[in-house]
Amino acid sequence: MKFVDEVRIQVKAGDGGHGAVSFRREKYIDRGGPNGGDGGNGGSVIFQADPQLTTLLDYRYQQHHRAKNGEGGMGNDCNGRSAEDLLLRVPVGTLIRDENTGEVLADLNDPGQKVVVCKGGRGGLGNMNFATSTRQTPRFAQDGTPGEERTLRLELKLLADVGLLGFPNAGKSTLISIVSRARPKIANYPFTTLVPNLGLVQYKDGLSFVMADIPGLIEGASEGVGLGHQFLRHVERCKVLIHLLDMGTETEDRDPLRDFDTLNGELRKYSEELSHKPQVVALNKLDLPHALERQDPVTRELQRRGIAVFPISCATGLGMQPLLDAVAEVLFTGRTDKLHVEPPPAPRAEKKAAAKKAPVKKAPVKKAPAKKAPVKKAPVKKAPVKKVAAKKAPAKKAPVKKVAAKKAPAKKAPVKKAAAKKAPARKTAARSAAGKASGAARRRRA
Ligand SMILES: Nc1nc2c(ncn2[C@@H]2O[C@H](COP(=O)(O)OP(=O)(O)OP(=O)(O)O)[C@@H](O)[C@H]2O)c(=O)[nH]1
Ligand SMILES: [Mg+2]
Repeated sequence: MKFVDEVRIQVKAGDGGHGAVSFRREKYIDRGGPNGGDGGNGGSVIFQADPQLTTLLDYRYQQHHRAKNGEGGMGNDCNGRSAEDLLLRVPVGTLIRDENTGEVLADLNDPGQKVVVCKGGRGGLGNMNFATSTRQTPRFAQDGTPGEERTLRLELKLLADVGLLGFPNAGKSTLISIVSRARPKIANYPFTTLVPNLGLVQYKDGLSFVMADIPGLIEGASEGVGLGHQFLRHVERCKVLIHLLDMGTETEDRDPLRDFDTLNGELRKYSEELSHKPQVVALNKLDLPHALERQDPVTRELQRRGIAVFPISCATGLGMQPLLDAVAEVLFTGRTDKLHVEPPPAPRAEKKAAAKKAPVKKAPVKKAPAKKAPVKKAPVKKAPVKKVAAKKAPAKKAPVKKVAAKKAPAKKAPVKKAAAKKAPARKTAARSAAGKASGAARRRRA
């Protein structure tokens, strides 16, 4: 079956039926009154995740989906029938977006999950609802409301736990065919895989996980080179990625380390979040002699960056168990210890040792004159000491003297001044007393 993972469709919910305007007309019943019924509700458009489906192919062929309108109200107090909802089944993992606004309306991740995307219109009220004591013949009814209409973009993002990444021909399809029952096409030419494949890997102790094999990526995939990078959407939900490096490639323009950096660059261009997902780096095709020759330098370089590598061969089954163990550990425990290694200390230690040794050798040569220098400096140092002492001595004396000199008169002065001030005060008193006495004597004389 053709794999379709993106479609654009138009959906419209049913309109509500109009309310009816009707009056009871019966023999011998005069002025029977209004009896127009309500309109029925329009059907809504509902999406449901169906685990039986794997592709959006059906929606490629039929792009317009309309739910039925509600039935109009009728006379004789009859309400119209509400329309049934339109149920659209999509594969689990379908993302429903509004094409015009880009808003994500729903992400159907769970089997059976349902979501109403367009609500049906409400039926209008018939004229019997509008009869009152003062308005006994309402000749109007309410119209039904129109159902919602939308243009949607459906995107299928496969629900895999582990995603396989690698250049074309790296052996991704071979790996998934070994560890699961998936049987994708495998051939010795690039872009054998054109659509993603899923495989269920039965791990130990009844644990299992889903692995997704996607078409190979090449440099410039973000600009549409090769099959582009739209298939990366299918590994967006993966919890861990296996990055397969083709160690057996014999073309000159390809190099495992350069491939590794290129692919990570493309990942970053697609989504920063995806590029930060844990990666299990596996060196594939290590059954080939020229691949073995490359193993050491590639391993060393990646370990220098702190990345653990898993040597494997999909042809012989070498290294499959450690690879699956590492994947399962990240998946089931969330620990990524196995994916990182301590960068080998040897080259750094050597560099540091070399860096340390160099100045050690030079040091004694420089120290010789350095020793003389302090000898010369000694008198220089003494001089300021003396100066300081010399300066300090008078400095200490000076303020003491000054303070004493200043304080002595300062203390005396106010005393003297006070006495001086007080003295005249006493004199004036004496004078005034004398004045008074002489005045009294003069008066007595007179
Ligand atoms: N010698 C050897 N050949 C391998 C190994 N793994 C894969 N191959 C071969 O490599 C070729 C490509 O393998 P595929 O599994 O189709 O590679 P792919 O990564 O799925 O390639 P695309 O689908 O084009 O992206 C096939 O001829 C495989 O037989 C391996 O471990 N050793
Ligand atoms: Mg393939």
